Amino acid sequence: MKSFGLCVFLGLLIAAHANPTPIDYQQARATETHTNPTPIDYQQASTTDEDAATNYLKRFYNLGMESQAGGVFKTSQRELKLKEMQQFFGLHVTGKLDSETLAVMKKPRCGVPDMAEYSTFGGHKWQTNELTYRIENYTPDMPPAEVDNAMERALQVWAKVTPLTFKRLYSGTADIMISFGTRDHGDGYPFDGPDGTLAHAFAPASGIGGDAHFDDDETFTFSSTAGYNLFLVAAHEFGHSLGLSHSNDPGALMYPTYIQRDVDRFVLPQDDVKGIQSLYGKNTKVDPDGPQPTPPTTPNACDPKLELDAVTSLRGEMIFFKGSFFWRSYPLAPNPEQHLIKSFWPDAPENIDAAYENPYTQRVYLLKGEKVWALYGYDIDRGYPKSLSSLGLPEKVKRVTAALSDHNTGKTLFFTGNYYYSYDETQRAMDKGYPKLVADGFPGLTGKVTAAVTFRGFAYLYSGSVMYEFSLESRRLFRVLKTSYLLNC
Ligand SMILES: [Ca+2]
Ligand SMILES: [Ca+2]
Ligand SMILES: [Ca+2]
Ligand SMILES: [Zn+2]
Ligand SMILES: [Zn+2]
Repeated sequence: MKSFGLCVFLGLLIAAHANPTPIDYQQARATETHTNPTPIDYQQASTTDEDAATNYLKRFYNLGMESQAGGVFKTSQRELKLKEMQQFFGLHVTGKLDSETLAVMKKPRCGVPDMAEYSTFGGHKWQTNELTYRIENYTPDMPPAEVDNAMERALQVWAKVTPLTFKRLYSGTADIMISFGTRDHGDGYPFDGPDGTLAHAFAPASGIGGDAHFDDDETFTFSSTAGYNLFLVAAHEFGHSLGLSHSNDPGALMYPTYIQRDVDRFVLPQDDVKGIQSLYGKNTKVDPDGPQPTPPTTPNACDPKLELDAVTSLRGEMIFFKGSFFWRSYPLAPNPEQHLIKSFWPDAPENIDAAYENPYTQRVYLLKGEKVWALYGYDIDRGYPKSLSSLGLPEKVKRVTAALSDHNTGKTLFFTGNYYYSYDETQRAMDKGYPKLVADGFPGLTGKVTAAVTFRGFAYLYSGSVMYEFSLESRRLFRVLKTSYLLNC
């Protein structure tokens, strides 16, 4: 995933945005001819999902731009583009508009295409390291000082890891002209009203090149978690202003969809650092803030040292948690999808301890420290997080290291390192005689249990970077496997 991501990413870099004006112009024209006088908006109720998907593929995947005859594209071409999109987002590649794909298409995102095929001339990076920017106007959503601050910090995200510097101009033409606008705002690529596209930016070039435009039909915010955080949106757009394309690394800032992140502790992820340094090199300046924190990396399912935080079933799928990320595996899919936890559940915790699915409440429970969260689909139940004791665990249990639910017997097992408790979901009571030693209940396993899940009649107990396969019923140990075994690595 990692090396593939980088390879696609670098490939795009060459192809994309070399000369933004003709690329995006054709793109905009195609969508205009297809729709009514109002600008395209794929969230409009009046368009069907299929039409919405077609519009999405035209906008972001150049559908209909190649070998197009008389404005009609072949169905096979649409399927091909749909597959490209599914591949880019790490979805199950079916070429069909399934609900999963549609859900990704409906997420708020950046207006720059993921696949831009028309590179013509010009460079894709600035020829100087001393760049200028100017904030031309302001959004009514925030005080001007907050906008200034958000823009400055967003530029510093990139300045910190490169030799680039950004000088603010208050008049005249800067390399990066920053403005807020709605709908048709004068560049031929109209915005789409609330949600959908949040902003777009142009690759390095003279004139409109480097400029960043923000859709003022969005509600931008400075620090709260409501609305769209201007710093996060701007930091992404300035990546384009400096020559970066979209990345398919789900942890990257240059991932196309908007993801709520911890703004106060934001550190530019490794994929973005690699991308920008491939254009401008490393930072040689002395940083007044001292050494920078290590850029976060996206975990690799095939890492032989991989230790999972937690594993659970979820309505026939499996979810594997690691740090800020999770993998999601479908029964028939060859490769699991990887996402940031925050991209699905913005208020869920990261670096969790344990997770399990309760078939009676139809909830997935995430455990971290002394707290538990209940997930129902994309929602977190009201009233959560609650204390561990709300699950029936004794007060002295301060942390659960793994949990699994036996759907046949209605028992939930809570592991606390070398010991485990058994909770009867049907009786809603802890079973007597617990905690027990894991080695007594699961002969052959001597280490601490760090993650656990049931799957097809087996109990999979993880201990660090290995996984023990037990018969759920007889508790007989069958195999000791790699952690990545169920991740189809
Ligand atoms: Ca410019
Ligand atoms: Ca919008
Ligand atoms: Ca764990
Ligand atoms: Zn973008
Ligand atoms: Zn614009």
